Amino acid sequence: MIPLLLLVGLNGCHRDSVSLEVGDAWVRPILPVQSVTAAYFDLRNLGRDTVRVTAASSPAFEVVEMHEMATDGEGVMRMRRLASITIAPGETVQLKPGGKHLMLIGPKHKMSVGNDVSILLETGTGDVVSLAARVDRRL
Ligand SMILES: [Cu+2]
Repeated sequence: MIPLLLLVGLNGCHRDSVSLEVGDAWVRPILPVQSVTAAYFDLRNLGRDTVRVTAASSPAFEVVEMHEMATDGEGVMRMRRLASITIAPGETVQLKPGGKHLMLIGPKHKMSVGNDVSILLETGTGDVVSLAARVDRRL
């Protein structure tokens, strides 16, 4: 894993380039038989430049991928992997059930409702945004 401090240090002199606000972050509880779950949150771009999230990770999971649910040519809902999530200036992109989400794969330890999951988002400019997503039982 790439150390967070190193990434932050590299870009520490122009932090104002990261203008991403994260809201309402939550993670679906993991059922005992499952090894995957999903994280959802709002990404608001408060800056003047387009922000592209190009990678995501979590110390609590082996792998984190950016996914989107979409209907294929035959009307079947499928998940596809996204290479990036783009947020235009002034725009809010919602990661929500049935749409874009982070796929959290391979939990490294048990987690219960009310726990916080630490998630790191890396942008195309190499900045890292960290957030805490609460394990929550929602539809
Ligand atoms: Cu997924």
